[in-house]
Amino acid sequence: MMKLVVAIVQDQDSSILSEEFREARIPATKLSSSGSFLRAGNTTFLIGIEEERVEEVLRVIQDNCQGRKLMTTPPVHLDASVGTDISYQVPVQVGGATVFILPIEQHFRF
Ligand code: 2BA
Repeated sequence: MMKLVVAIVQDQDSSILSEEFREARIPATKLSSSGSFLRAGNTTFLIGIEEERVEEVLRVIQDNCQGRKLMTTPPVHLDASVGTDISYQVPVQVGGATVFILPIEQHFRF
């Protein structure tokens, strides 16, 4: 039974993760994506893999993606900032990876 692992990771971790997938012979497709909250780029990996190897894939992701605290400007400005040039920033803790595992009904390679 095949599964589709969808992993959203931070751009900073995407090169090393690609490399580790390659070395472990884990097939992966890398997509440029962006988060709706931070409105910043991130990277989404699609990995079609046999069910028995899902644990291995998760381990590689966990070992190579780290959570970080990023600063962002909130989308809605408070009254306090109106009329000033000072834009304030707030810290956001971004996870190492957001992962979804889906069943694959059919898989074709033409
Ligand atoms: P973003 O949407 O840019 O979110 C970045 C981080 O901002 C999130 O980290 C979370 O810590 C925080 N955040 C998100 N929405 C928030 C809110 N309404 N209020 C306060 N803080 C909020 P992560 O949870 O590690 O997510 C990282 C990225 O993974 C997200 O980037 C998004 O692209 C994706 N993601 C997370 N959960 C998802 C889901 N349920 N479905 C689809 N994509 C998801």
